[in-house]
Amino acid sequence: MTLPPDFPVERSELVLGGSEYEEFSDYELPAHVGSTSFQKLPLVSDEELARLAPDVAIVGAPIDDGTSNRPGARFGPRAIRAATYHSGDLWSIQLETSVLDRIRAVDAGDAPVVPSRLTRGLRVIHEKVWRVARTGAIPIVLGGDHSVTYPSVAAVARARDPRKVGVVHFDAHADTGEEVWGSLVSHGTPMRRLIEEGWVEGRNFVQVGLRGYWPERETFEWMRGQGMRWHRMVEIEERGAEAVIDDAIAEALDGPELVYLSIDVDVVDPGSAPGTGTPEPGGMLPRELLRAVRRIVGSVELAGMDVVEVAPPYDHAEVTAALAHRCVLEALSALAARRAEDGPAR
Ligand SMILES: [Mn+2]
Repeated sequence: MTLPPDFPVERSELVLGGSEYEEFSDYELPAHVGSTSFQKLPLVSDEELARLAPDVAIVGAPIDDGTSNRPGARFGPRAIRAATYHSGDLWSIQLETSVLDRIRAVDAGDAPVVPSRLTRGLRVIHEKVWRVARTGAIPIVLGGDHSVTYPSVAAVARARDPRKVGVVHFDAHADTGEEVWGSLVSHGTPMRRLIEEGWVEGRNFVQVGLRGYWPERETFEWMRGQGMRWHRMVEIEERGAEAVIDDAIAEALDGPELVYLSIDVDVVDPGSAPGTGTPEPGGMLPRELLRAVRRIVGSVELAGMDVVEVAPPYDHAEVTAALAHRCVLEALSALAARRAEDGPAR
């Protein structure tokens, strides 16, 4: 008579390192344990940044004093950094590439902003992005409301001068207002300031996803006068996102060599991205936006990027923060895939 086999659960743990206590590095520990930097990337000071000269640096811009409707985007960078359950290196199923071992990425921390001082905030965000961009790194800025794009694009354009930068801007709203209740700095005006001050040519400022009821006709007339190009949501409905994105890339690079990518998470339908201050029904699908990020970053020379307007107080089940986080990961993956074509992983 043979006995049944032992139930082997007491042998269910493998100790993977020498001692249990030191079994996992912080980078390998689960996402909810240990460091709170983006993907547990090294959190570096401005001085270390200059020494390391990484390929990419994450920058937080936790400010929302530029919002016109519901505030809360000041909590965006923390929520985006936390919106992961992966640790260690990543394998992109979309692009079939390893990600973090192919590019040198760091988290440069936050710009030192404080509440109630919007113009100071924009100055220190400009300084922070400038400190990143002048090392040659690509800054990826986590907002914050969309006012942060004004100092961020200006810093990138300064750092890359005399090379010219075009902008691809995803948003429900054009953000080209002359003023918002008398204020020239707001999340409704950054694109106007960038064009007026000459940081980006109007004709290379390309907007995707516009819809709803703001801005009004006079502002669109100003935009037309600047030679701006835009693709409304109805155009995506009619032609599909793929064709529109290809046009947007060509228009941004009609002259410039570099592209800055600005993503207002409200470009996505509020059903999939409710955690934002000015939701506008009828937007893009998350999969369309993520595909667009891969397409753009994979086919242009990226100068900088931001993901803004994530307002965690209105989010549900952290879906908006997760989408914003994945926009950044898709960009990192696309950069890694391009690097993979150049040579072996590092
Ligand atoms: Mn916006």
